[in-house]
Order: sequence, then C-alpha cells, then structure tokens
Amino acid sequence: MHDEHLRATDPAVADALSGEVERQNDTLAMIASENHVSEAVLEAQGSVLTNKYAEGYPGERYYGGCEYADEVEEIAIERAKELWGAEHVNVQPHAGSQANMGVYLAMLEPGDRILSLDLTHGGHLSHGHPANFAGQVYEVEQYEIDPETGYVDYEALHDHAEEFDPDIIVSGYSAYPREVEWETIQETADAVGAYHLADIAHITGLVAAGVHSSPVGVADFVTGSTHKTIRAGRGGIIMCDEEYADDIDSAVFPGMQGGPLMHNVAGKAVGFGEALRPEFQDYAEQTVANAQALADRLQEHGLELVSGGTDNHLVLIDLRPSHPDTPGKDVEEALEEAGIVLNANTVPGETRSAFNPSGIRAGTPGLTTRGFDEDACREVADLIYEVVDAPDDDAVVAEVSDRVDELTDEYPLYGDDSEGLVFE
Ligand code: DSN
Repeated sequence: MHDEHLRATDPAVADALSGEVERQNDTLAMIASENHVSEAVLEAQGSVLTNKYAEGYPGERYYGGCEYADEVEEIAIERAKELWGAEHVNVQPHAGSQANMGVYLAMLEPGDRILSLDLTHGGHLSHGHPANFAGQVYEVEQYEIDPETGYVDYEALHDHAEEFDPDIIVSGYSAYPREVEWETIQETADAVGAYHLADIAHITGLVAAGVHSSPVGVADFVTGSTHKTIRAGRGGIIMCDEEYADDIDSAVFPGMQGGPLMHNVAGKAVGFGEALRPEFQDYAEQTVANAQALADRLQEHGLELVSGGTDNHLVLIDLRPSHPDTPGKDVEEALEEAGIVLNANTVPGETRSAFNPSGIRAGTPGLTTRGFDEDACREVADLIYEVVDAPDDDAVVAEVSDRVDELTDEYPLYGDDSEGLVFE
C-alpha cells in the first residue's frame, strides 16, 4: 500500500494503518456487513475531494469550485440508477443509518409511528431502537421473526400493522438469512396507509446483481449502505420515485447533513462502476453459493442455523441446541484468536443478552472477494465448527490458526506491490 508521505510525517498512524492492512490480509473477514474494496476505490476515497465543500446538489451548490465534485456525484448517481433501476437516487448520506434518517425526516413528523423488526430478531438500531434517535423521536412498535421457522411472520406483521396503524413500515434487515417478500410487506403497507421503507443495507450488491429480489419499484423508499455486498466507497444511499425526490434531497441537505463527504461519493462512483461490470454478477452469485456451502457444512456438523439455511450472504448460528453452555461471545473471541473474524449475534427468542448472545453471524462477502469458492468455504465451516466445539482448547485454536494462515496465503488480498485487488 502507498503510504510514503504518511510514514514520513506520522509514523504512529502509518504503523496502525499498516497493522490494519496486515490484519485484513492475515485473517478471514466474516463479519457479514464487511467487505474489501479495490485499491481503485481506496484511491478515490483517499483523494483531494476530502478538501471540498459542496453543499447542495450537482449544478445547484452553495459554494464555488464544484465542477469536479459535480462530475463525480453525477457519475455516482447515474451508475446507481443503472445498477438498481431507481428513478431518483441520493448518494450523499454519510452511512446507512443517515439514509434511514433522511427518509424519516422527509416523510414523518415527530411522534409518528414506525413498525419495524426488533433488533434482537435481526433489525437495526436505526429502525427505532430506544437507544437510537429513531426510537426517541418516533413512536415505535416492533414485529418479530417466527421462532419456529426463523422467517419473518408476514401474517403477524399484517395483523400488527392493522392494530398499530403505523405511518411507515420498515423492512430489510441486518441478520436475516432469507429472501425478503417485499411485495407482501408493500400490500400490508398499502392496506394500512403507511409508507414502506426497504433497507437493503446488507444486500445492496445482491439486489444490484439480481441474485436477491429487488424492492426498487415496490417499496416507496429503498435505503442502503454502499460498502457491504456492493463493495463501493463507504456510505449510504437513498432511492425513491421522482415524486419524493425533492423531499428526500431536502431532508438529506440541508435537513440533516452539511457538506457531503465528496471523497466517499467518489469511492461510491468507482465501486458502482466496478459493480456494473459482468464480473460483479459472478461475484454476487459466488457470494450466495459460498454462504450456502458454509450453511450446509455447518449443519452437517450438527449446528443449528436460524431458518435452516440461507438465501443470501450470511448465516446465523443458534448455539443453544448444540452447545447450550457456550455463549456467542466466547466463540467470537476464540475464532478471532484463530484468525476468523465474525460477530456474536442475538437470535430470535434470545435468552441471553445483546452483549453475550446465543448466536454467531457469519458472512461470505469478504471471503468471496478474495477468491474463496464453495470448497474453501466448506473448509472454513469445518474450522468454525472445531472452534465452536472447543473454544477453550488452545491446541485446537492454534491448529485452526495455522490452517487460516495457509488459506490467507493461498488467497491473497492487498499486495505489497500495490497491485491491489484484481476483480476477475
Ligand atoms: N453494523 C452493521 C452490521 O453489522 O450489520 C449494520 O450497520
């Protein structure tokens, strides 16, 4: 990686960044919301656009000197429209949470009602958790996953909506391994006169590649983050029909943000360009095939998966049936020791706490970027199982760690020669 100026002027930060490159190279990133962007995206994000204020939108800025900022933002918008087929796109939200905030601010009044999935069942803080602004400004009720099936209980959601009379229903999730029935939720939203916000933060790339059904053109608003399965620069995005374009744009700026992070918008533009190439289709398909291979092998080992498998990029393991005395945090820590980085996660019907829950969540976007196929993911499942089964056994953890070292050597990531990721 290029860091000659940083190394000369600030070795402390340079060392930390080198450490992070090494950490990413030498471990398996299986946090389902993470991925590895190309060096082209890194260059765009690390560009001089970080210096530029560009409040407003292309052609209508509050400051001068925005001609190149305009070019970059227009490229990002046009590519996003092509990727997701949306009529209107706002690429300025700083993150997925801010994208959701933009929709709420545009369409709701304080005290209005949100119906969303409970965080412990796979929702998101910004869908109305009491610790988040959305839970403080709006009246929130939450629906749940059917603990028997692990799927969204669409009938219960419908009944809940009729009872609660929400102003907006939020779909799209952070720890849900199954395809979402956007149309079914839209029918419920229509029946109760609510807006429908589909948050595709996790599955933006899968939706863009058509390997997950799209809520664009179904839900009133679609939000997402741009650095997960879509593998672009870090941030958020809002998509909607033209009729809501002005409301959304005004809510994002000046409603809740000032100057857009134009360097990140450049990273979004570059990543979207990569995702428009045919190779991205293969990547998205492989991400899902890898998750399914991982899921099948974990189940062969006797681990229980919420919903019994996956349709997307992640699996959610409920440790309680197979390992009732092993909390998720212990497994997360032992796996990290072995070089497999994922997160402990709540599961539907959680009986422990959010800090030390009963499950672990694992995703394949990062592994797929570095070239893992189904066979390699089956082996990763074997390694995960070994640690789940003996998180306190140092010899097992060391053995798995040795194999992770071999795998990370076999599937290199960011190179010292700065050639970077080549997406084939
Ligand atoms: N933190 C992300 C996740 O891990 O799902 C969501 O914002």
